[in-house]
Amino acid sequence: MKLFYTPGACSLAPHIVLRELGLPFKLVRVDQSTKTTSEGQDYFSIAPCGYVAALQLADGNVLNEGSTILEYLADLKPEASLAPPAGSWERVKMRERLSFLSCELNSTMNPLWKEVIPDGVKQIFRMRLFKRFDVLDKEVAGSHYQLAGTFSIADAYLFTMLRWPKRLGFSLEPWPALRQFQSRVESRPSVCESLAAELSAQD
Ligand SMILES: N[C@@H](CCC(=O)N[C@@H](CS)C(=O)NCC(=O)O)C(=O)O
Repeated sequence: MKLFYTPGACSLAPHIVLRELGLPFKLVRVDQSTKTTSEGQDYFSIAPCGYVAALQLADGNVLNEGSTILEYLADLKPEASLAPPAGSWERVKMRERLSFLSCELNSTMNPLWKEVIPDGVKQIFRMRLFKRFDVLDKEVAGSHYQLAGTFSIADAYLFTMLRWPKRLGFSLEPWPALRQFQSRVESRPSVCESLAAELSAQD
């Protein structure tokens, strides 16, 4: 399998999960400014919208939505329990959370990176994001992780996005439980290895 990634982007979540599962994979870096890969390909030929993550399977098929990639990977090794069994109520709740993380966090944070977007507009997105952080902070305050209380694919995704506020110029200070969650996940070997691999590849 090949994971197409950009250092520190949402592709970090499937990267962490690949290492958690001990699956063989190759990292292929995507330069977002030129949309070319470290293997010299036009990234649009892999992912028509040009965003990461993308996972290319041995047969050439490609998955290109982060939450779907995460579920696909978890199901390759169900014994690792990174997602509840398919068909269970808990799995439906996991899908609900992944959808929330993708639509309500990832998509809300995306405009904050864009220089062309005026500050007033960014403020609207920030306020929207902060309300979602309030909800998640309450949830993880009573538990080590989201949902079932053990590390899951949803935690890899949330952790990845909690690294962005610092780079976007605001702090997680108002959400102490989220900060604790972040430190807890950061100490996992899979996370340390993923961060080291991505940061050493950064331009
Ligand atoms: N719908 C996609 C969105 C992924 C996404 O927002 N990727 C960002 C990095 S976190 C990206 O590659 N942005 C560059 C672009 O859109 O051109 C998903 O949920 O996986």
